[in-house]
Amino acid sequence: MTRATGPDGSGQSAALDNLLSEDRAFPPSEEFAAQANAGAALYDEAAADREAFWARQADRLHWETRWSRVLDWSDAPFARWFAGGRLNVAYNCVDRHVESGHGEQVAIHWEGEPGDTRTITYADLLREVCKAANALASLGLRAGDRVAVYMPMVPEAIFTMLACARLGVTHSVVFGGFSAEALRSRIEDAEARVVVTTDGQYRRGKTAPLKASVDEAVQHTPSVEHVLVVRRTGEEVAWTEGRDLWWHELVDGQSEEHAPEAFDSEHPLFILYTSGTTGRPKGILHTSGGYLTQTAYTHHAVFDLKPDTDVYWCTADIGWVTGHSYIVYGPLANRATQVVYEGTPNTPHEGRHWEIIQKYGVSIYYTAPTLIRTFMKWGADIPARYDLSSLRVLGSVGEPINPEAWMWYREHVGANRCPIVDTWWQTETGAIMISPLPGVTATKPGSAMAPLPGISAKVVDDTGAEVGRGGGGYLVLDQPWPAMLRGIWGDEQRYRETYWSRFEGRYFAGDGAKYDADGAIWLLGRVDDVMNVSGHRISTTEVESALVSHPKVAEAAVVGASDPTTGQGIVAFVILRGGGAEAGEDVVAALREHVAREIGPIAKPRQIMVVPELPKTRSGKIMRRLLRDVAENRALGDVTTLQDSAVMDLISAGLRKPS
Ligand code: 6R9
Repeated sequence: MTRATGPDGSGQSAALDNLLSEDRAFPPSEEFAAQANAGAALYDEAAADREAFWARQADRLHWETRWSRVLDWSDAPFARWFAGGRLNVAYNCVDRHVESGHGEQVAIHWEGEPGDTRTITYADLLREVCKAANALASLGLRAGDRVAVYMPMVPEAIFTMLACARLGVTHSVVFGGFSAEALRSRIEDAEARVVVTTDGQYRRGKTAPLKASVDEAVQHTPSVEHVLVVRRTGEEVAWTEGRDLWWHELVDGQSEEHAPEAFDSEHPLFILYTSGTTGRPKGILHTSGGYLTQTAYTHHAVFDLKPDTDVYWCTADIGWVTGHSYIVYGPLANRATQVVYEGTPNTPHEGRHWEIIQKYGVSIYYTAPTLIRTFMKWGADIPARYDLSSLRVLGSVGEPINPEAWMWYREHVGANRCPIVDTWWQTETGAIMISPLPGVTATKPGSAMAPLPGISAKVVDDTGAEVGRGGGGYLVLDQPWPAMLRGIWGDEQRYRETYWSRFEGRYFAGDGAKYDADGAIWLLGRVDDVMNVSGHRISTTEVESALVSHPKVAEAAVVGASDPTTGQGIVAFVILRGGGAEAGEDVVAALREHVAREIGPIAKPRQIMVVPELPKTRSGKIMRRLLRDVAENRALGDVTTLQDSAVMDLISAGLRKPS
């Protein structure tokens, strides 16, 4: 495959020049700094003795058996953190808060899309998780088994994840927006025994079926013994006797008590599938002790959480890693009170988020640049109608945040008062790696600034040598970290090759990055064939394979073109079978639908261009760089390596023809 963008590749140099001329910096106020959880000394403490630092962070948790070794890296790149330690993740997120007298504290203010609400205290959460754990155990699930979770943002999704953690069962959450086919391949790869789902889900004020996709998926997955269904929308569902079970029938009658068992620190906690550079998604494996340590520590230090007074809201979906680490595990380990919202930001109106912030007095708000840019489009007058004075920390994650969006967020949401933490991390890293500390760092709009205390990250050139200030290259992580992935499910070789072979002994993140003149880190987007659409990782190959699986398509090439709202938009170039170059609108519409069915609506190309040829190098590699030039309406870059230089003329001529 061709490399889609290099750190100095096409399309990035203009953005880069802008970034490097950024000289605004916003230090925290004295009041904020004075009360912050994390002070500047944390960097020195971590630098003095990294392992001792992480051992202190692990002490945030309750360990049934203390570890004998902080880090065992003897089998690199497979790490063992807190080796010999034993703990129960769910006990740490729920029971111990009830035992310490906080049972009546609200854990979750749940807000349904249609406006229904639920208030769940830590005592309620404990009862629900115990019942769910007893129910899953009654289905014969034991530690080490896998359960697939395919649900919208309902409380039962969180109960299920914690019930799995309590039993040592490994969960695999599959985003509810994914297709039956995407669900099937994930169930099959993990050999899940049970799927937990809902009858349907609310989306923009309407209901859409969800269990129907499970029915379709499990026709081809013999590992699945039961489908457990939460009633949410009340719509009709097909029912397979013996296999399908209603949540309210199986779970509600269970005992509210369940004794948690301690598991090894390295016991698998979850698998989460993410796009790689080849079509097949990778099952990223996370384990228990190190993962919970780093999610709890980062949530405490980066968001400055004060469990007695803050109301925290992360707007992610639990189908993504952000939902795992910063809705479920980090916040609950820290005894947060949080808002969980089921629906879309413009249902029933474009002020819904601000209304929720006002209603619950949200003080920490964590969202994605794509949403901030959408809010910008809707207009600053909308947040201005609400009382947002409860806010004190704002977070961003998922893609580079452009300085304009950062400034808008600061001014129109944060009243020029709230520190913004731009947090860089990945499904693979499990927890935040590069971010400002809100009480310490003078932030620059658009920069994630510096590795957190305890984390080491470098920008290196092609040869692996660290670049100097002002230099650009690839982001690597040169020290193991507690929440790091422990591999790709069932594929050790792919783990070594994807992450550890590009630069010997160092983790290759797949992101381009730069140091500015002060040494701050600027993330520049992916350097591989992974697109980032609204913060969702989608590989070009995945979309290409979906397109060529359609009988009308002979060949397809997909690129991510920059998009003012979604960061990148998917643009596809297809050659039709029999060379039919007339881009009938119905063909294009059918192909877009086909991709939505194969992968999910988020992977629907923004634009499909029917072309007679694709630009290829002499060795037959598609030159995506040139296609990106076309997609972004730019003059073509260097075409000298093209096998046939007339191809681009053909494509451009074809595109000028009205379709
Ligand atoms: C947490 C998450 C990971 C990829 C990552 C990078 C991009 C995430 C970012 C960011 C710049 C940030 N990314 N946060 N780029 N600044 N603050 O998003 O995980 O879905 O695995 O995506 O997202 O390209 O490599 P995941």
